[in-house]
Amino acid sequence: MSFQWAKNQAQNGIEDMVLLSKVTDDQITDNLKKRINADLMFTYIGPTLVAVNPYKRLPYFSEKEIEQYHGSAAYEHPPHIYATADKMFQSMITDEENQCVIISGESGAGKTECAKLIMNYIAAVSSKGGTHGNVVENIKQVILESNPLLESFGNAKTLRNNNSSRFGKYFEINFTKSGAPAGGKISNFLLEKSRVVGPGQGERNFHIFYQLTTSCTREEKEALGMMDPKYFHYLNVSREYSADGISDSEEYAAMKRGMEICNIVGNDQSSIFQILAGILHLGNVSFVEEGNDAKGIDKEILNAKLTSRIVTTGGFGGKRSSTYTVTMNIEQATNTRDALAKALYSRMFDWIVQSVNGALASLSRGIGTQSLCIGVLDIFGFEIFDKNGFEQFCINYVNERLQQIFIELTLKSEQEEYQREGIQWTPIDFFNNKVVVDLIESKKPPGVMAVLDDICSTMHAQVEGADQKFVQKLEMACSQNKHFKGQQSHFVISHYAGSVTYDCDGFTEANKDTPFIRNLFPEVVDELDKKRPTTVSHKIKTQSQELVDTLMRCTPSYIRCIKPNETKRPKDWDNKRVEHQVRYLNLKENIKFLRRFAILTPQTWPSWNVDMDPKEWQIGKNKVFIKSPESLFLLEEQRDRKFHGFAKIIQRAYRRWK
Ligand code: AOV
Ligand code: MG
Repeated sequence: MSFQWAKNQAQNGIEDMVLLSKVTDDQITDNLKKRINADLMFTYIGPTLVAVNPYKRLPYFSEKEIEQYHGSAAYEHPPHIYATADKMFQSMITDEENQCVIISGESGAGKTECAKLIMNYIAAVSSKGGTHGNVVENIKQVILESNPLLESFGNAKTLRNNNSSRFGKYFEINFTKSGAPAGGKISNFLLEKSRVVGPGQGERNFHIFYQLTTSCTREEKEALGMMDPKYFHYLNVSREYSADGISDSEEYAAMKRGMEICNIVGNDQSSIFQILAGILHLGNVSFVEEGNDAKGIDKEILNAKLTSRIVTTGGFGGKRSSTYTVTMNIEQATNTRDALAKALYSRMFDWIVQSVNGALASLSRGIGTQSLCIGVLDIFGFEIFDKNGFEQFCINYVNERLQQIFIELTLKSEQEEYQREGIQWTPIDFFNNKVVVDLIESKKPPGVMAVLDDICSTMHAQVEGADQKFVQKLEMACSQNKHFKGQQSHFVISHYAGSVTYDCDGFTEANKDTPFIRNLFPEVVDELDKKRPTTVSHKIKTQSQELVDTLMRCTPSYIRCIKPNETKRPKDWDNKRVEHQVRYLNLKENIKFLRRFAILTPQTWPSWNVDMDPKEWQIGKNKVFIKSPESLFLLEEQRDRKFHGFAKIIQRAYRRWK
């Protein structure tokens, strides 16, 4: 603790909130406010980093800071995301343990920007790879420059965030034992594909469409029949064409560079642009009634695909099945058109992610052994809109799962450990959102997903009234849970971060997600049938579980992002909104927890000759527990003055606080 720090804390707030004089939501909020007012966006809670979105570029992210934080201990410099990143990197190498960083916070809180800062830092400080120097350099390039590529296709302007991630991403970077990047892999999940066919009022479609319509070259424009965004139905429904702080032309250039670096070139690249243009033109296809049936105004095959569907009946118990073609009405034809656009886009997105992975895989073959990894998790944040559909439901569910990890690992398991160790301990109360997770994913008693899957397997999702039936069943199944409320065509879930009213309209169809694929891509039907059940909620649940398992295998670091306002402006502090986040992120409990006991490994203890009141510490069966922050402070001071050589060991102990 430097003198400068003590002098400034009155105005600039406290750097580690474990040392706050009073631990209340109010004090925490006030401390964060003081800090951001002084342009200090980072604050610690012990090993956890709290980051407040500054909504402006701050000056402490240069080469100089990278050097400063590299190899230094957390307490030597002001709180910084580079310190968190450095700690991860050093722990990975010295402890030979895989690391992950879990970045959480609601939509617009700054998760994606934090993820990028971490990637940049790691690329900058990781070793250059000696004889494999060129390959390592290329790997670093793919890691960094694939980002604008993925953001172009997977991010969009929403009411909450001008550059909102509409997909979840877990980026794992592999390293050699000596700490040179040796490869990597992106796992993506749940792209919000409904956006392709029409974003909500005041929102935009995926960035790529505006990049392409406004910034492509003249040749591209001609080849693709590109027009002004206002011309295309999928872009003009929301009447929003620009996003503050985003230059579509600059991003277009960065996106193209990303493509080159990930080896998406030549025909592959032009195919992507053709698909994008195809989607936009498809959106402009409209239908007219002919008799009672809809007719497309495009070429024969597309026409047939879009205006009719093949229905198979019978075929059970040895009976022969019969197949016939049903012509659709205008609404059904429009839905099929949109389904095609969504399917094309999401398949293309998956293909792009695979290309990035392919580029990394082929580079890593040149290096050989890779044994360690750092994973960076950046998902879509919790969100509430006026109208919330199936995709918000899935997004918010994944956020609940992440909150569970935090609770499990930082609050619950530690408290249980104290009990096991026979430490006298008054449990700290916290809201455990497991009840909400159960409400959503439990099989017995059936939760929301189970009910939804049940309806989808017993009713044709396109059958009228399937959504209605879903709500009715939901009412019966979940009304006991006090985090659930059913209302005619809506239901409300009280999430950890707030109550959200979901509009059931379209839930069954969105969950089923296959009828149009059966119609449009018959070759995949077999494959789909083999892998039942194939509902979206089943998939997202499985993916979330895989993600949790992956994260649990690593040593986690946490970054808790806070959104200071709804206006997206710097120096605008909405106290109520922040306090709400402080509360649901359990920051108070997190601090209380660390204040009561700090864990040190026994190996540091015996050689430690500290004059400390016996009430201040307890010896557990395997660990020593220290009670108040003052005692901890004392230890830190002693360490600073006397035990410089010990810093490394203590640092490790500090890491094991979690
Ligand atoms: P998110 O990832 O948490 O939301 P972002 O990281 O996209 O949020 O941040 C939203 C916007 O806030 C950015 O586009 C920047 O304008 C600004 N911002 C965030 N962090 C910083 C920073 N460190 N410095 C300057 N500006 C920043 V979402 O993906 O919507 O859940 O789905
Ligand atoms: Mg994001």
